[in-house]
Amino acid sequence: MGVSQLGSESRWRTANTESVQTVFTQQNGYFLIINNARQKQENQIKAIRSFISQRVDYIVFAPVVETGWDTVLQEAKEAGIPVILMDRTVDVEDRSLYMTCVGSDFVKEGENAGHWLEDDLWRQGRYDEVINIVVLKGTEGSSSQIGRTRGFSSVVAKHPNWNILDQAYADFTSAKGKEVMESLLKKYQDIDVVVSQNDDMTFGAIEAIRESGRTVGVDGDITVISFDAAYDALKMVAEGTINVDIECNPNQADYISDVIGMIENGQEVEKQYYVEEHIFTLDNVTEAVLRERNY
Ligand code: GYE
Repeated sequence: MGVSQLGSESRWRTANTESVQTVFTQQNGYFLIINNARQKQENQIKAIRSFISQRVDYIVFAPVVETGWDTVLQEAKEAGIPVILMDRTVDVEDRSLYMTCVGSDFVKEGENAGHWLEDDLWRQGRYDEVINIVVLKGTEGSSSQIGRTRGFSSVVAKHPNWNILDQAYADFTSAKGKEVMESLLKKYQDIDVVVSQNDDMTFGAIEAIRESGRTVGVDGDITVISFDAAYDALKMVAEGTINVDIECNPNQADYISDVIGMIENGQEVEKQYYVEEHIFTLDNVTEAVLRERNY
């Protein structure tokens, strides 16, 4: 089994890689070859080509961006190697170039963020106020960035009083999240809400906000909406520092192993499987939730 992981940019990614390493073991009947592409598409293409020349039985890969895969996936198809997409998806003309995709419904995650904001503004009696929003976006062209943006924007479109001041890419990393947030804080005096498309960017953004003398969270100046629901972030939800965290489940290898079982048994598989996910606020981050969090 050849696995092309896109990088190690976040806590989520580390957990996703761990999930692969725990499930695809020799004990479970796998021989795993895993490659880390360090966020570069060309490295992923190289890794996939090397899996093809090693004649692996399956290729699993988490595509860093959606486009640009047609040629290499065609090569895998011609070699007769089934490709399973993990986490993110690809945008190819011929959908037979991959067998199935196991990941998250990113559009729904983005919509959930928007719906939570609707409810929160309602609770605060600010439903009709002008609300100034900035969005920290993940890696440009990645499914998680595209989907979360699309989902959230569809809710924004229903509220003429929601004002998107800016949307900026911060690559899903804390360092970039901080840097981009610093420049947004300089540019805009009045920010009501930060939507940060993963927890790592959120940590950087919160640092920048605090250093600028403003406060965050449930009783703070700026409402913080985050994605992933990693342990460190859920702790901050429990403290009221992050207002809401839209969970993204990185434990995907079990699902993939089930799908492989189906393929091996000659069963039909669907084109897309979504993993289960929840929404976390101050009300439901319990001790039990924190105890079980493995990322
Ligand atoms: O949210 C982020 C990671 O594609 C779901 O990528 C994944 C995203 C995740 O870097 O933390």
